[in-house]
Amino acid sequence: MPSPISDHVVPWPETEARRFVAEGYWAGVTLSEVLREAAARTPHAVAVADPVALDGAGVRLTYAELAERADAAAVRLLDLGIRKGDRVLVQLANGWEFVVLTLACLRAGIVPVMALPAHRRYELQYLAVHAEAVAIAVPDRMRDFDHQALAHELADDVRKETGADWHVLVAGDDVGPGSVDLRALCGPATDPAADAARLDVAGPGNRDVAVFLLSGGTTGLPKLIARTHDDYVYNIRRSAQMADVDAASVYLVSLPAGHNFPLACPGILGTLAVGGTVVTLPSPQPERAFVTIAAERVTHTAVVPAVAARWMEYAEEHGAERLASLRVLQVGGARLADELARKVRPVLGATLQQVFGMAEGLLNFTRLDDSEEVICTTQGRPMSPADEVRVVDELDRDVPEGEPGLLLTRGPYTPRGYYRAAEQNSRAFTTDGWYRSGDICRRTDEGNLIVEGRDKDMINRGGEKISAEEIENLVYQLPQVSQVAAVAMPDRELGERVCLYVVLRPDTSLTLDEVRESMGRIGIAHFKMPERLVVVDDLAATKVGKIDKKALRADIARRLEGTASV
Ligand code: OOB
Repeated sequence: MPSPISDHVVPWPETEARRFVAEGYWAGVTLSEVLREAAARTPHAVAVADPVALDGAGVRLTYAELAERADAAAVRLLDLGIRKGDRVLVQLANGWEFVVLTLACLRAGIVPVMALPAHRRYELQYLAVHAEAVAIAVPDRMRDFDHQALAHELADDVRKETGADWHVLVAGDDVGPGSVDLRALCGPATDPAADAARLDVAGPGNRDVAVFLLSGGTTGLPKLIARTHDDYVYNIRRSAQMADVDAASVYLVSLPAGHNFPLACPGILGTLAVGGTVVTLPSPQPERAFVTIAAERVTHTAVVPAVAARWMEYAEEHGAERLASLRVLQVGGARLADELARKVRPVLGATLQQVFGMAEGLLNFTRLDDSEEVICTTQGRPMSPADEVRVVDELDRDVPEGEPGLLLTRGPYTPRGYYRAAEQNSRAFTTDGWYRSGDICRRTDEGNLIVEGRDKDMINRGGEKISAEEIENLVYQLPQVSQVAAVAMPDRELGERVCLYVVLRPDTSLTLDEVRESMGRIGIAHFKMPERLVVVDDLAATKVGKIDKKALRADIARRLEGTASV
């Protein structure tokens, strides 16, 4: 039987929790209550529009329908034997089923673990075990991959290992034997009053964990971040204010919905909390996104810098008339180059909002009425007056104002530790609860942050975070490899890609394809695959005996420049 979540969550100290309540940051309500209040205000407004569902026929749900379906789905989950506090892996494409299932879980106190569509066996297996999940929700197929088959392999393994009942929920036309039909589970309610009555007595509390987000990854395996109802309600409401999302807004979600940014900054949940409309698309590809923005009169959306660049190229070629309704383009997840930032308004006709955030909590936004200079050259400032931010040196001493240093943070929506990760917590958090973001930042006179780099062993590939250690651990399994280092190599399109430096054992050889094949067999997400291999005789070490990654990053940058100029 899965252990209670509360056994492994690091809570805020009670004095802090009381202060957050007293000062109004924690409203004492659950996400589900907030969303149902919105539904009660505007039952007939469109809550979710999924234009590509059902082979392009589309699905549109009003607030009343969404709320009833979420309740009905919550009851159906309970009827499957999934209980309050249980964890469910959610690996769905962006679409109406994602929204209904997530709200159903929030209503019943079942905790969704937000996996990414790109995850494969290696990641899912780990998440299933670490979160002690009892079910997984997947599409039947997506981008030529059979998610249903993988989910059943996973379920067989877990059943064998734990003897537990495991459920595979499948969204799609091809729901095989042994799978639960997720579209039916998320379908219309038959007895809304009975559903509500049953759920009202059984729901989660405002201090309970609402969702598990995945950390950006600096350690061998991803960490889980337990976000509570109180903290996440504040997160979504305050983000909605920052982005000026209200009942008249139409928010397009095209980044993977399980990421904190499109889920809650303000994203899907923030838009639903204020009565706006959420439009879902499975990818941010401009051909489709531009048509959808025009058709649905989208006012807000969130992208990573690589997507912003693609949209601008596309708009320069094909015109931006279809973006006439777009008011705010949020860009975050990786550093947006100043030159690119300056093009957003002239090329796309929308106000840029830079968002420097993290699944661990802290969110910084440029304000919509900031000067063009601040919007284009900074990553904004904390959204909450209660956010504490320090910029420090390696010994945690504050650096002089305006100098670059490591960013530490604490606040009402930044949890005090990862889930079930005591050892990592001792490194990632100070003893007095500050989260070490690993970002190197500088604060301007006006208090805006500029992200200048990072001091964490991670590769940021177009906003997807890849832990160098995770990749290295896998490469060490190859018998040819004596030493390996995964480093970021600069890339025009994605910002960074994974480059491997390896030292081989005597009389062996290794190609990039062999490395990728081996990782494919292990079943890792495709975005983590190394894209270049450099075989060297030895790897230089720093004074403290660690591999000198700074030197390797400089080396690969030099090699790339060399090839570019040939
Ligand atoms: C967002 O969240 P995560 O958890 O995937 O990644 C967090 C890390 C940050 O620590 C920083 O290293 C980097 O991603 N990052 C940025 C950035 N936004 C995130 N680096 C430079 N400039 C930015 N604007 O990526 C995330 C979560 C919520 C909202 C937005 C992004």
